[in-house]
Amino acid sequence: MRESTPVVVIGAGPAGLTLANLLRLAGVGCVVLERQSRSHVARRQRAGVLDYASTRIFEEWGLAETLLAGMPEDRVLEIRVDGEPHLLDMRALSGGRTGRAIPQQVLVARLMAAFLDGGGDLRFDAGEVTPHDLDGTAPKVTYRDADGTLHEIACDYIAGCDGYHGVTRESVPAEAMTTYSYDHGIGWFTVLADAPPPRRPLFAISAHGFAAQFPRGPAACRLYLECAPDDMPADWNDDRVWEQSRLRLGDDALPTGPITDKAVVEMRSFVVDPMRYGRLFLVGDAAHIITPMGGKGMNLAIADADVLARALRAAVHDGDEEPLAAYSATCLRRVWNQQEFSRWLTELTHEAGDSALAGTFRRQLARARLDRLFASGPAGRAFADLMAGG
Ligand code: RFL
Repeated sequence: MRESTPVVVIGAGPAGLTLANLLRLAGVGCVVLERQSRSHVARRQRAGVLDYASTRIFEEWGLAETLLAGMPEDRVLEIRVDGEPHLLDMRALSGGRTGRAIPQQVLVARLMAAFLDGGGDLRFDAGEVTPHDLDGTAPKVTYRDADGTLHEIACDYIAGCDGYHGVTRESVPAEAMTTYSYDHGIGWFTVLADAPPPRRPLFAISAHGFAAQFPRGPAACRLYLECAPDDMPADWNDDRVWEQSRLRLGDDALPTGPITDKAVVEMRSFVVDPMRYGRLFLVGDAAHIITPMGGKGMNLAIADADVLARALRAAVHDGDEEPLAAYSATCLRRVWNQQEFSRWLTELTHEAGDSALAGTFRRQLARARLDRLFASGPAGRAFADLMAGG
């Protein structure tokens, strides 16, 4: 089956669904191809914070009410050091530029509903998705539907929104992109639990190792526990999870509940430059991954989608390819800023606790940085500014 559309979007995660919605609002036709089923995509639980910059993007496109209704403001961050709480009033420090707490799967489900309700063309269970002729003027994408029928879609542009393990980046010749990657040398074990969430996002620093606990809706939480880089989920039975959480959070009365998911997060960063090859544009995790520290992965995906939607609108409606030419450099500036922030925060929160990680001298340096963060207005505001994104 042959057909054509201005843009083929590959992947229906936060990047692909944001882009698809913005293209629809911009009057640019697109077809979205997703490998998984709708229920699989709507169930995938990962991030939980939309930073201020992302909320502004949805406001500017008139989507904020549809997407963010009922989602609480992300207002105060607690950093607990050796059991002692320090509250950072992110709203005051950022001058009111707060984000929203919203589980990724809720945002994804709402983005999907908004796109489909508006008449969008989103095809699930698309197998063998393959981009072709990226460096010419007439690219196309082929895929096989659930019935086994092979489809071919001719297009002007392809958006690679298929995550880190997707097919689009792999279809670019290796010599056409520079790859930067970094292993942070630590592991994070994470669980989702149907247990009462903390009153506010919480980082805990102590000699027992780093831990963090975040709300994921009204009745669930996500816990992150620093671990050895080669730990496996099987190394962490439920008793160990709760015992270590109580110890590291300094809370003997920590409420527990059924653990619904366990995973080891690779603490690795990755960036490709440029985020474009011919008529293919890489968006979100397909182009860069960042550690969960600082909560920026999903937000970078949304920011890329916004830049690309505006550039495609200019190209398709006005024949102006300048914004597309600037796409990669515009996004990478933000990506590197957030990579630096994430690395800085990882170093600070881990080295201030565990002297086995980087030695006692660096532990004292990290403690001094923490002290500055709590005591100095400018340091607090700089931190809040990075948390706000943009
Ligand atoms: P996604 O979400 O991986 O979506 C890619 C989509 O493409 C589909 N796909 C294909 N479709 C067609 N053909 C193919 N060949 C395909 N290959 C893949 C996939 O099925 C999927 O639907 O990438 P996207 O859209 O770029 O979004 C990125 C975010 O999901 C990611 O950055 C965040 O989840 C990262 N992240 C966090 N980000 C935050 O901003 N704040 C957080 O607190 C946060 N916590 C996390 C996280 C990631 C985690 N993982 C992945 C370990 C916590 C965790 C545990």
